Amino acid sequence: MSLKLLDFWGSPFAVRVRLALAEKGLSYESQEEDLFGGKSELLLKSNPIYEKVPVLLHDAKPVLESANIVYYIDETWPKPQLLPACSYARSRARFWTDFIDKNVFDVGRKIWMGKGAEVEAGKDEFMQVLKKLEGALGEREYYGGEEFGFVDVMLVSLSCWFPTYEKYGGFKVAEESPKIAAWIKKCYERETVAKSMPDPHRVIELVGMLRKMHGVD
Ligand code: GS8
Repeated sequence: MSLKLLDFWGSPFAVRVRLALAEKGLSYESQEEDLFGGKSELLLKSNPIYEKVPVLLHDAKPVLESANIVYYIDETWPKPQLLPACSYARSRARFWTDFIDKNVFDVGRKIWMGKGAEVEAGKDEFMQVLKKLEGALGEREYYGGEEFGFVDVMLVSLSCWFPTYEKYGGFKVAEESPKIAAWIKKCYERETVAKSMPDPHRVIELVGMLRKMHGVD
């Protein structure tokens, strides 16, 4: 059996896959993609629709889109299970995954890529998203309840870009949403999380470069 990940160190979506593979104790080959210089032929051939990472090649068959890849990993290697066993709880996990996919990264982008009023609007929107995510967590330790689970993987991976949002938005997640900040901290205590995440300072540098590339700075 072979597993190859078309990867990019700073991609929060690739983090999802690295983290899920780590949770399952699966070893794989990571192929780092040069997203700005030139993508590999393998990436273009494997994901011709979006030409994006992550792509997981399982015995050379491409599995696409980070959430879909994590569902696939969880179905193919069920232990330890990331999705809950009960179908209602699974439907909630899918709901929140969809919410996260529609709201977190793209709203964050308005903060780090926007100008003036757009940044302020993005920041307000992000605060509302955080409040909703805080409500979903409730008093539980993890989104999965007592165990770290699927929604935790989906969201904590994206949190590696939060320091960038804080820098350009001029706010602190810990002040706006202490519960989310505490949950992130707790997740980072897991070895699987810590080793799958990029260095947030490098992400800030990357975003600085993207802003120059797009003429924001
Ligand atoms: C998003 C992947 C993505 O944005 C998923 O897998 O969940 N919905 C997808 N990948 C980016 C890097 S992270 O921002 C990417 O590959 N960009 C390259 C490009 O747009 O050319």
